[in-house]
Order: sequence, then C-alpha cells, then structure tokens
Amino acid sequence: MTFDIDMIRKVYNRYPERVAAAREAVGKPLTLAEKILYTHLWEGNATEAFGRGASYVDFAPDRVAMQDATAQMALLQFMQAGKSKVAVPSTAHADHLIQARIGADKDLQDGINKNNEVFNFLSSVCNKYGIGFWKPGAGIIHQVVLENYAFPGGMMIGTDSHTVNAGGLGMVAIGVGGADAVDVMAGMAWELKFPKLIGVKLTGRLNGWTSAKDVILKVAGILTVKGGTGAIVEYFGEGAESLSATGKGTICNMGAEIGATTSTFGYDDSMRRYLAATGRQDVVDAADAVAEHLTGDAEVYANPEHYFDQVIEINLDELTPHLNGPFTPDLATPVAEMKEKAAANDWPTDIEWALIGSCTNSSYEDLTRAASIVADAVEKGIAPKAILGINPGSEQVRYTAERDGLMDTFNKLEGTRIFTNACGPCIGQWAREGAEKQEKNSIVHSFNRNFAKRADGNPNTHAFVTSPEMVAAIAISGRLDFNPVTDTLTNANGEEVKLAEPTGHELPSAGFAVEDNGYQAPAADGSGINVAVAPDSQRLQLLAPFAPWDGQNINGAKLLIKALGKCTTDHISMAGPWLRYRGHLDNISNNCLIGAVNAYTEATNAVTNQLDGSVDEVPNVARAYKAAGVPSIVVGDHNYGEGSSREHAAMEPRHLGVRAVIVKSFARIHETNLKKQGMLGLTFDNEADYDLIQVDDTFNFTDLASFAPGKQLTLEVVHADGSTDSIKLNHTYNAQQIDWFKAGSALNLIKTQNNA
Ligand code: MIC
Ligand code: SF4
Repeated sequence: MTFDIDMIRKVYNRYPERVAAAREAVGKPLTLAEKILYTHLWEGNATEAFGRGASYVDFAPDRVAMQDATAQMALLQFMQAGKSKVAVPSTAHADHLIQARIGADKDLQDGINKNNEVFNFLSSVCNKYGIGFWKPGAGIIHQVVLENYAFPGGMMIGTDSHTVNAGGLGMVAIGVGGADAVDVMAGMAWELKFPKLIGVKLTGRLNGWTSAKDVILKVAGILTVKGGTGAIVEYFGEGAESLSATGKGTICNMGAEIGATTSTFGYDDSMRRYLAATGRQDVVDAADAVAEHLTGDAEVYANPEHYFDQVIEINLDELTPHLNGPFTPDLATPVAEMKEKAAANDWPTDIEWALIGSCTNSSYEDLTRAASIVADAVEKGIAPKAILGINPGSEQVRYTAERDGLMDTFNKLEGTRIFTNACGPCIGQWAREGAEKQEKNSIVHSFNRNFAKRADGNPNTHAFVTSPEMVAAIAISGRLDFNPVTDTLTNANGEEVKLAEPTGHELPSAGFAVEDNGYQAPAADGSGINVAVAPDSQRLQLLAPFAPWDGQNINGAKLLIKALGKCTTDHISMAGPWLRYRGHLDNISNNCLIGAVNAYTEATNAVTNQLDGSVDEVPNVARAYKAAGVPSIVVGDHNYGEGSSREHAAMEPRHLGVRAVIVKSFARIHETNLKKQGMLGLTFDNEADYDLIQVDDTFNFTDLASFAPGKQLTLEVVHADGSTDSIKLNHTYNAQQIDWFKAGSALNLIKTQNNA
C-alpha cells in the first residue's frame, strides 16, 4: 500500500500546467530543481522568474517528516498553534534516542524503558493531530521515508538536516528547524530563499571498490563544508543513471555536509525499480505519465554551464575509494594515499571499532556489499582485528537481510554486533567501553558526520567516513591505512591473501519483506485525545512564549562568548547524553555553547562573567546575565551553526537571554532558526571587526528602530578603556522575518494571526 497516493497523484496532475507556466516565466529550458521548486509555489502557477540566491519565495511542500529528537520541540510548538490536525501528511520517527550497547533486542528494550515518557508523548501527540508515528525500532527516519514516502518530483521538509536523503528518489527534500515544520503543518506557506544551482555531471560507471559514497566524499573534498551553502546540487549524466536509488540517496544525504540546501537526481529506471520493489508500482505509473517533467530538460544537461551557477564533472571510471576525516567530513583522502597522510598527520592507524549504518548507508544494497567482504574474509580464514558494529536502516531492511542470510554472514565474523535499527553511534548514542579514558584513537564508519566527540564523546577519537564495504575491509584488517586493492592480510594458515572486490544486490531478489514495520496510524478523530505533560517532568516542558521586542535599542549588552573557529550545532547544543532533554528547554539550555571554543583562552565551557570577573561555565554565565537583566550577545566565526537542524541551538541562547548572534557567516538552517526564534542573527560587514571585539566590551545597538530589509544595523562597541568603535552589521531579514523579531518569535506571530 502506498501512503497518501491521492496527494501524489494530485501533485502529478498539476505538473504539466505548472511546468509550462514556469518555462514561460523563466524563458529558458529548466533544470529539475527549478521544475520542482516552481511546481510547488504557494501562489500556484509561476508568474515571474525568481532571483537565485536572492528572492525569498513562499512554497507549499507536500509533506513533513520529523525525528524524535527534534519532533518534541516541533510538536510542543505545533500544540501552541491552535490547530486540530496537520494540514499536510506528516510523520514522526523514533530513531535518535536508542543507545547502541549490547545488541539490538536488549538495547531496544532499554531505549524504550529509558525514553518511555517521550515516546508516549510523541505517540499521543501524533495520534491527536493526525501524524503517522514510526515506533522505536522501525528504523532511521530517512531510510523509512525513502522506503515509504519519497516520490520523484515531490517537495518535502523535515526537521533533520539529512532530510535531503530523499533526493535519491528525485525529491526536493529540505532540512529545517521545527518552527518551519510548524508553519507547514499549520497550513501556512513555507519560505525559502530561492536556491542557487550546482550541477554535477557524472560520467562513466562505478567499479571495483568504489561506491556511491565515494562520489559525495569526492564532492565534499571539492566544495568543502561551506561550498554548497544556499544551493541545490543536481546530479545528471550517464553515471547518475547507472547508480541505484539508494546509492543516489547516499549522495544526496551527505549533501548536508557541504551545506547544500538539498541535492537531487532526475527520475530514471533505478527509481522505478526501487519504487516497485518497495510496493509502490502505483507511484511509478503516476510518475511515468509526467516523466518528462521529472528530470531536467535535455538542453540543460547538454550545456550545463549555461544553466547552473557552477558545474562539476566527475568520471566514475576514475573515481577511487576515499576516507574523509578526521573531525570534518570534507577532508578527503583517497584510500591509496592514507598510509602517507596518516603518518604525516600522526593519525592513529590501529582500528578497534568499525561501524556500518546511519541514514547515509544502511540500505539493503549497502549491507549486501559489506556482507560480501565479510563472507570472503571468513571463507579465507582471516580473523578480524576490529569489532564491526552494524545498525540496519529499517526493520524492513533488517528483516529482509535476516531472511536472505546476511545477518548470518555478519555473525560469522568474530565479535560483530548487530545493533537496533536506529541512529545509534552516529548521534553519540553509543556506550563505547573505555571512551571515558579519552585515549587518542581512530574509528571508521559509514556515517556522514565526524565532528569531534560525536560518536563516543571522546574528543581524541579520530573518526573517518567511508563506504560500508571499506568499513568492513578496515574492520577485518584493523588498519586505517589498509588498501584492499594492493594490500594482503595473513590468514589462519599463515598465508598472505587479498580480499576480493565487493559485490552486492541493488534490491533483494526475493523482494522486501517485513512482519511488523513499526508504523502506528493516527486516530481518524483525535479531538478526544489528551496530551499530558507532567509539570515536574525532567524530559518535557510546555513552552512559554518568548517576550516580544520592547521597541527599544538593545543597550549595555555583554559578551557571552566569542567563539573561535568551527562552531557547529554540536558545539552549540551537543547531542549524545543531552538528547534526553530535547523536549525540555530549560534543562537542555544547560548545554548551551559548552563545546564552543573561547577565542580569548581557547578553552571550552569557561567564560568570564563581566558582572563579577569570575570564570564559569557558559550556561551559568548566561543565566547570571539574565538574572541581572543584562542582555548578552554571542560572536562567532565562519559557517556558524554548521551541521544539524536542531533549533535548540537557537532556542537555548534565546531562553538564556542572548539577544544577538554576530558572526562572519552562517549555515543556512541555523540562520533561519535564529530568525524564527526572534533572535538577531547578523554578520560583520567587515570580517576583520571580529578581531576588534574584546572580552570586556559593552555593546549598544543604535538603530534597531529602523530595522528594515536590506539596511545595515549599527553596533556601538564600548571598550573597557572607554574608547568606542562603531561597526556595521549585515542581515538577510525580509519584512516578515523582521515581524518575527518584533513579535518575539515566528510562533508568537502565528498565534496572533490565528486568534485574529
Ligand atoms: C544529526 O545528524 O546531527 C541529527 C541528530 O540527525 C540532527 C538533528 C538533531 O539534532 O536532532 C540533524 O542532522 O539535523
Ligand atoms: Fe540519525 Fe545520524 Fe542520520 Fe542524523 S545523521 S538522522 S543522527 S543516522
């Protein structure tokens, strides 16, 4: 059964007319990204061409997806919007809160016991408001979405940065903060700055040890973690068509790591095969009727440089396997060069753990390719040197893999652990023994992110991102610099043997199967359902609205922290153990900016309280300023807020009395999250002014009363010796976003509009 097939048919029915209108408005052949964007305008048919990277545009996404760690805050906000039901098909997925420790069954039960209150809350809110709920153990949000909901040419938003994974089935799927999801679920338009377009032409065909993961590892190396900001990446060419749908998903997934708004591929046979195999032949039939509109125009792909803002070409015949890391996903090293690079950089080369899983690489195909390496090693009598841990992407993948003997194969490799169908170690939900000793070590995994402390909480763990088959090979060899193409291993008989190249199955030959997929349909009428939040709960807290702007300039503000270098959302609002407070704003605020590096001392979580000169933890100092009625600001470097969609990174400082975040540049989702929560998210007009900010400065905004689109704001910086500097700050607020600031948050504004 296909979920929401009527909605999908409606979207396809309007495609021809809307694409024709878009073609006329734009006046030239269209990329796929443009077709999807222009067919999802809130206003209906296009009447004008939008400026890429310039125009703010209202869209009408077809659906919304949320995962448990962000859904709590999204739904706490939705509950305040005054609606009885969601306006578009929406789902929530319990995947982030389950720890990997012993193995699937035990860990899942522990996860349910520990998070019972939150899962019950999510289940009852979903039931009440018409939201589908995927229970703990059902799988990772993006894998479940790909298997059940994604459809070519559709538009979706999701409260998770890797929502972009659905580009593997030709969607424009975009990660957002919870407040954006609330807009769409409340039946309002969703606003996005019209993206720029990056075209990636893939020629040739993958071979040998190279996999789809290597395409994005290579692209990340080229574009870096900032290079995709504000852009949609569209893949095309014969190489693109040769990739499986889940392989395409892997590539789109990690588009989040280059800051891209999303990534996508044109509708092709790989998508037809995947849709049919996952029980959605009806989507294939509907899509086939408008197939010409579900891919870019031929002229575009023939002369991409005329239609994209940037074009990259990658020849899959020549692409080799990569390892990206440590500490950042864009540091790309070909496997063949790792020996030299690891030695030069003093990266530990002994590997104790190698992990397969995450929304990036947990498909059936991924498991088969990794299993082929494991089977080969077992057959050749090679004992593994490291422990292989596996989190399947969904119950459907796990069940099918078990039926087809893949789990048996993995279990034949000594020490292998199969964890729950959930995010697990990818989000720090990993009880890794000995991590507390903080020893310097390396791990490899098939995930997407490798920021410091992310998987096991140890700042000295060097995590490298690679394909599942390379993870398996490295688990067996126990070495980061193992090159399966050239290196041999010694087997139990003392013989030198080589691992065979990976082989796999794009789709299960006997079809997918599952007994209980873990889905809970919402009540047809949820009006009688009561959602209870205990007033003394440590996990959940009903939200109190943020105060509206008082119409005055912000005066006498103190510096909470000037962050040095990389400051991702993991630095601003750490995950791992803190995930337990994702539904409780006051409690989770105790992790606010504790990972950010203090630019004056290079210490983390130690800043000077300017009221009494003491040095204390960041959240304590923020609370002290708040209690004294002193506003505060945060200063940051480039790409501030890179990484996750978690709006906690914006809500926590807001809750603790921070009024403005002033940086050299922002990551897209975080900038919007700040705006939504009524914060000032501003950038230095002159980047060098970052250096001018002293620890004991006082800050006065002098022209907030004339806050207007396109007009700079002025900040007076009063230094301790009484001297002052006046600096110019840029912003990207449009009129409506300025109204959010004035109302105290976007949600405050929705509430007044609903009451009007
Ligand atoms: C992540 O991969 O960092 C997460 C956890 O999935 C986040 C969402 C979150 O913080 O809950 C994301 O990528 O948006
Ligand atoms: Fe989960 Fe990791 Fe994917 Fe985020 S990146 S959704 S934590 S598997």
